[in-house]
Amino acid sequence: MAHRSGRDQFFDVARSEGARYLFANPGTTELPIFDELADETGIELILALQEATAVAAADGYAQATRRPALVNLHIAPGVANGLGNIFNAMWNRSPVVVTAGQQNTNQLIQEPMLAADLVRMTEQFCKWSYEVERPEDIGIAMRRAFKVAASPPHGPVFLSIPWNYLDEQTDTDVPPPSSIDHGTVAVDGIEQAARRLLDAKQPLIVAGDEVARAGAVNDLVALAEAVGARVVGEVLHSRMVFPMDHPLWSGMLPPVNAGIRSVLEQADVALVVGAVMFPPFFYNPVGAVPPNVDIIQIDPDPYQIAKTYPVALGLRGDAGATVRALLAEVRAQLSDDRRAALAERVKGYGEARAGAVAGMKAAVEAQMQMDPVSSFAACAAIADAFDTPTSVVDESVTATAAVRAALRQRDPDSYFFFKGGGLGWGIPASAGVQLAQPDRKVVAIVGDGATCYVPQSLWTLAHHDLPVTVVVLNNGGYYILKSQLLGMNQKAVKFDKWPGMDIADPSVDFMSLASAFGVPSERVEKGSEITSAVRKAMGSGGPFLLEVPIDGTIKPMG
Ligand SMILES: Cc1ncc(C[n+]2csc(CCOP(=O)(O)OP(=O)(O)O)c2C)c(N)n1
Ligand SMILES: [Mg+2]
Repeated sequence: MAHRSGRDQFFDVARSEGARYLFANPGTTELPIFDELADETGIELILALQEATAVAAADGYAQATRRPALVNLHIAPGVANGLGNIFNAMWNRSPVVVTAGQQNTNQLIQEPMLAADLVRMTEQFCKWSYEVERPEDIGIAMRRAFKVAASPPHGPVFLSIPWNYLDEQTDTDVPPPSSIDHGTVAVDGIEQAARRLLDAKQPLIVAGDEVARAGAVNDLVALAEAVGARVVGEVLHSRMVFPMDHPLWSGMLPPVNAGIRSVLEQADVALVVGAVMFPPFFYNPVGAVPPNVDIIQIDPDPYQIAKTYPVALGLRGDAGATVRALLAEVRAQLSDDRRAALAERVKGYGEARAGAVAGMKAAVEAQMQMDPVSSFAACAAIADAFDTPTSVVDESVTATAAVRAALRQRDPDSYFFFKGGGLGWGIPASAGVQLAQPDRKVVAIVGDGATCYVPQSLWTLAHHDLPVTVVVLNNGGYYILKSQLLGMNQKAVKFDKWPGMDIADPSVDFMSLASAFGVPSERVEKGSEITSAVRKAMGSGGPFLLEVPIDGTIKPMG
């Protein structure tokens, strides 16, 4: 297959790596790629009107398919626009292959317009960041980009491709794709790990996003049931790591060391599977891990094992393959007596959980009467509308605790969040999730502030007929920051002034915003009308925006 031009190599590799879509926003330096799209490439362009949107859509697609997604940005300014969501993709361990055009190499010395050192711009957020040095290297570089993105730990990679190379003819063959089995297991530690878990009086499992990425949610359920362990999600887990209505599920770890510590203190052995251990948000001088708990950590990334906190046993390997090996060993070691005792323990946890769920229902009912409704009640009402398989993309910020409490997601790949924390991710990510899951309903639950970072992503939903329901929880501004200022109890509280926190004067007209981008919309004033409105939007057959005013009374976080 000699005589492949640079652009041929680009598309040859993309196609043979299984890329169905190219998420992109165009510019001059990438025009050969867009020119090629006029022909039959087998790859569909998903057009984003701003690069942040393109990257988040690719991230959503990559997470939902668990495979690399290809996104092309426009040289320095486009890469800069995309960086916030490249950062989010890094935190999401999302295999996003980012390419960008570079200026013509014949004039780089002249410091041409739009050019910059793209590798330096991206390398701290990418597993591999490289600028192609010869036109004939595009095939190998693209192949490497896909391989590195999809090798554990998954993550974004970046490739800069000079404009002139894309149209140069070469005599190179594009290397074929490789089949690589990453399902490694740290064999020697399995027996000991199983014994420690079975001997534990109060084992706890911390389920991380890597469990979802490895497709191991159901294996982890079997393991938790076999060893009689409660399960918590890692700090701000970004995926569906355990069925959210399972009796052993106890919600997520909070992003503060003291909170994590008080959960771990209740355990004597904690199995941490595919989770980062443990990134705090709010500073707290205590460590997250108390001395009484033995940690067994499974992760494909040796850097993550015992990174901050020591472990009793680290098992480097694929989260799925290791959990399955551990489960087989646990079953081999389990005596009938012990199995019966552990089943009793699981029953006890289930009863405690049922009590907590009943308490939550009562609180929802009371708050449903509020005007405007609380975010807690609004999220419960949204979740009540899900009577078909639904995936949720969550950028609801303060309300994420309510979203997580309300959801009863059971299917793997049915919940997506962004623990990187860079706003402007949710609506475009939902476009990627819907492309990956055409047979599921997709609902994005987003804050009013979050929406305003990427309003143009609504156009991508409309343009590509992606039937996402976008629910904007509108509390008129940056509620989470207000509640943190309240906690600081300094001048904002003293003068009752909240600088930079209100989206007011004018307030945003979300229905006009949706209409400007071709998305129908409705405003739901009453809590009691939310469920039916969400159902109607989900059944509309196209994208739909629902604006739900929620209570904005400032309360301390908690
Ligand atoms: C790119 C970016 N800019 C700024 C912030 C800081 N920030 C964190 S939360 C927040 C408010 C978000 O408002 P909204 O989406 O309405 O959620 P609410 O706080 O009202 O729950 C802001 C501005 C951020 N996380 N990311
Ligand atoms: Mg808000």
